[in-house]
Amino acid sequence: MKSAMIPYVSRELDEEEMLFASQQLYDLLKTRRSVREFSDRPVPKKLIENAILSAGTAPSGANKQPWTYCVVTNQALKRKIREAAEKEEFANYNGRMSDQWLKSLEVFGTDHIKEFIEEAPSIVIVFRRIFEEDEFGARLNNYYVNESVGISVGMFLAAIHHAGLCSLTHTPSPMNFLAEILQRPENERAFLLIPVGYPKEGVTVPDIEKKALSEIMKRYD
Ligand code: IYR
Repeated sequence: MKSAMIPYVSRELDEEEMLFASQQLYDLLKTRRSVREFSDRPVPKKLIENAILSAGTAPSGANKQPWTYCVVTNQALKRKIREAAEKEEFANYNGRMSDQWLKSLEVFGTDHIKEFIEEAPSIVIVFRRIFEEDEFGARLNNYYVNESVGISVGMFLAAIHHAGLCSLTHTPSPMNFLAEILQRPENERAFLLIPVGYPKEGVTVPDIEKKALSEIMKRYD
């Protein structure tokens, strides 16, 4: 059955306000960097909750909202996750990744040691929900799950940055150990592991650039 319809409330900015708002958001987002070393200063719970609420506003296939955000602050659990991630990453850096891939990563200086998983006060692990179950246990499909979760995570990262926190998108691979450790239900698959917190004092980031507008936008007027 079609949903009831309600009026859409537009923000109604004038053109000058729109320009200002668009510039302001760009100025904010361009200062976001992936940070690999975190302070142990705890993050107020509400900041993470608000960022997850922001992520939860994302559009999704048939509004199925096929995501679960798990927030791990328990030290023993973080250690377990780090150990499992490092085991997979050791195999990645020592044979599973191609020479070309390893060469592309040289600039970041990454290796299989993932101290940030234990160091960051909060580890947010995002799961994509590939199906739901109705009240009788029958499987109901979710749609465009990767696209939906990707959009939601982008909004989460922006919200975390907007709140003055920093984050890292980490993809240990394969990452099925995360569903096991966190005892997630059968319909959930790990999508991304995101340490969130404050940067360690004096932390540095690679001196790399984003592409110019002319490289990422092509006009068809
Ligand atoms: N998952 C590995 C390797 C890695 C891959 C890419 I692509 C990166 O941008 C960064 C790292 C790791 O986290 O070390």
